[in-house]
Amino acid sequence: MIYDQIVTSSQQGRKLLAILLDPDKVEDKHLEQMFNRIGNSGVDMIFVGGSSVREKMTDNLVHEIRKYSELPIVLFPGNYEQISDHADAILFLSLISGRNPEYLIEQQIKAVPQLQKSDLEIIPTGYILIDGGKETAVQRVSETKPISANNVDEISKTACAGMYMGKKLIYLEAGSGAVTPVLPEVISAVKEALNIPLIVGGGIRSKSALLKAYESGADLVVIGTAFEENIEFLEKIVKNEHIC
Ligand code: 1GP
Repeated sequence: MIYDQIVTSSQQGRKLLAILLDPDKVEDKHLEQMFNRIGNSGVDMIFVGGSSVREKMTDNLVHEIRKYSELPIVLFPGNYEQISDHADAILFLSLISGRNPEYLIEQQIKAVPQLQKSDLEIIPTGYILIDGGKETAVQRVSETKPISANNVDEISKTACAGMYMGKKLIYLEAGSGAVTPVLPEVISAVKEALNIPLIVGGGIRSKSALLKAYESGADLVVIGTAFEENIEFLEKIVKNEHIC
């Protein structure tokens, strides 16, 4: 089970890396080349999702990924239509930093009929949007305000509330393409407050930013844009070459 793998890695201090593929942005014809690059780069899982993905696109992408990779595929859906029974697991997200019932509970209810028919591992996840220095797609689509980047107290309390509500993961999100990733002091304060694994993503474009997130307490880091823009990104990280 993917959640068990995340928990075990977290307990052992083994940091995990996920690559986010957005069905709206990835072209099937580039996948083989992408997965050749991903091959020995230390990627642990593939996240699939996006803010404005249409029905069926997720399913198609999951099918295509299976042709080139045996890595676990975890759905990271922007809405209930982005569910593919052919993935391994789904982050069952609730946008707990926001106050829009649509993304706190409505989308989750709409997802139930398909989830009841699927064998997907469902991982309840508290999703916290933090200001990353520019308006991001999550903010636009969810019509919610991010929490200020340095409001450590509010972010920590939100994460804790999520854990007390039974979320099994907390995801600190600066938003895809964020100018500023989640601050190290925020990651460490949240990690300190939690006894569940912590995911961090948004705006991580360099090896130093990746290492800083890990050192601060992220158990799993998600990278999307940096890989989309330069598929050599991961290899350069592994080889320790300078990027950004
Ligand atoms: C977005 O956290 C992910 O939901 C990844 O962000 O695209 O900025 O890497 P980037």
